[in-house]
Amino acid sequence: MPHDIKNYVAGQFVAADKQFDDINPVDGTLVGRVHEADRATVDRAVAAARDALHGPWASMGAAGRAAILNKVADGIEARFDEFVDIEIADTGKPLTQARTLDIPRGAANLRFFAGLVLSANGEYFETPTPDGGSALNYAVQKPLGVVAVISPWNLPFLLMTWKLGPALAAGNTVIAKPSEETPGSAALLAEVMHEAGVPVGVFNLVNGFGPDSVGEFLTTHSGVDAITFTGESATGSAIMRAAAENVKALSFELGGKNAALVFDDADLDAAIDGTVRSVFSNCGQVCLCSERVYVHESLFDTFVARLSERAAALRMSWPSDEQTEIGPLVSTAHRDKVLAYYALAREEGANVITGGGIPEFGDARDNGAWVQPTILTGLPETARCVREEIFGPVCHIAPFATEDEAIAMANASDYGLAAAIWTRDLSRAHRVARQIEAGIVWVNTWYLRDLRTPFGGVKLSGIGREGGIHSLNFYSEPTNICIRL
Ligand code: NAD
Ligand code: 6OD
Repeated sequence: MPHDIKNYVAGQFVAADKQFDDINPVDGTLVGRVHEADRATVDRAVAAARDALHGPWASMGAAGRAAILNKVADGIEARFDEFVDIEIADTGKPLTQARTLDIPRGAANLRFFAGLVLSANGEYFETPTPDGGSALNYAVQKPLGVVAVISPWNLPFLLMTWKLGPALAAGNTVIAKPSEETPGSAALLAEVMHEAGVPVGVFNLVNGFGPDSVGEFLTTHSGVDAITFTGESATGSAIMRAAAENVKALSFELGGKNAALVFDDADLDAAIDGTVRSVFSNCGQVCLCSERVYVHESLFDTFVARLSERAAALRMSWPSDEQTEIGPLVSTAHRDKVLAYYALAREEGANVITGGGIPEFGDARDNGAWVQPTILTGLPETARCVREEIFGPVCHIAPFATEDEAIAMANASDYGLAAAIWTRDLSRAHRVARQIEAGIVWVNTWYLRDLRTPFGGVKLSGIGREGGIHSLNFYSEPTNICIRL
């Protein structure tokens, strides 16, 4: 029985006349029917969120809000299997990943920021006055107001809660807009918020698309004070233009074309294992994935052979199969985009070392959005496949001769989200890491997260940092109070 995925506005689940399909990318089956919010529904959500800014949500203080967020996290854990099931149905990702990363991180995101808001320090300064006296300056943190949380489809629950946690902990009210491809876990979260006693209007959920739909209605709405967005860089630009009218606060986590650098002193086994993870995790649909791999020329042939062997052996199977390592892409539309890049790579003169096409299963998966894990070599650094984000299970591997050349190749990108460096030389690790133009650099590991650390990108990869105190700083605004003593 397909899910009936409604909007959640002012504490009520709201149907819409217009609906669209939510499709399972594993085999093309119907997951649910999604009620698309119209402009009037978005207006009601914004009005409810504005009203809720001044109600019990404000008066209960940080401790009260933290207690409620912890209750929401309890509710996620109580309905853990339902969250896992809907996330898998929407994305096709392996059960093992949803169970160990996506859903636990959802609960952890809320608990972490509930804790952090209680321990955050304020700032104060004693200031001398011209007559020899003094004044006390102290800053009071206030919420930004109504925050629109706009999320993508690759890690739907993880990325939405990553922004909801700090936005709510800081006392804002929110309107969440999940990706049209993956609305399921957000709808379940609305039920959990409702059950946990989140006051009416504090959390609202509206479903729909970007242009001429919910995304545009929210980003142009005069009642929305801030937008926190994760998604493509081009969408970020469109949102920035839309938000300019009301000068909304913006936090953007955007695309990447991340480099991995493998030096001749690297632990080769660790570098291969790590690069398999950094290229193919979540079928390459993680903004932090490495799509450009630069390998010292002395290791190049061995590295290409070994990585390709591992890529070709990745187990592509049903999400419920505990041995599955790689699932489908999120949709057939995205599959067609990735396949177009596979074709373009050939036109641009790439050697396709492994993959480059669609797997054949001989069962219902042939109706899904699968592509083969793919390794390319031989492209010039100017090729579109080396410059543009593909967001699939694919990387291009190129050789380098010197450290300076490796750094220059890594930095020759319009993006600057993340990088991975593989070396046993500690001095080199420090030296190279600080020269990389990216917001996050991992050395001898990849996607190791600590929620206290700054997260974000430079260049086309984003604006601002979230994580730890950086999130609380974005989602609140200080008023400085100066008292003549
Ligand atoms: P997308 O930009 O197409 O969509 C993201 C969200 O924005 C969706 O909810 C969509 O409906 C909405 N949207 C689209 N157009 C809009 C508009 N004009 N106005 C308002 N909202 C609009 O991104 P996607 O395809 O869902 O996600 C993949 C992209 O996200 C990749 O580029 C990836 O690198 C990036 N990403 C970045 C990070 C990060 O932390 N930097 C994390 C995850 C994904
Ligand atoms: O782990 C996180 O907090 C995070 N924001 C991950 C982003 C992944 C991009 O796809």
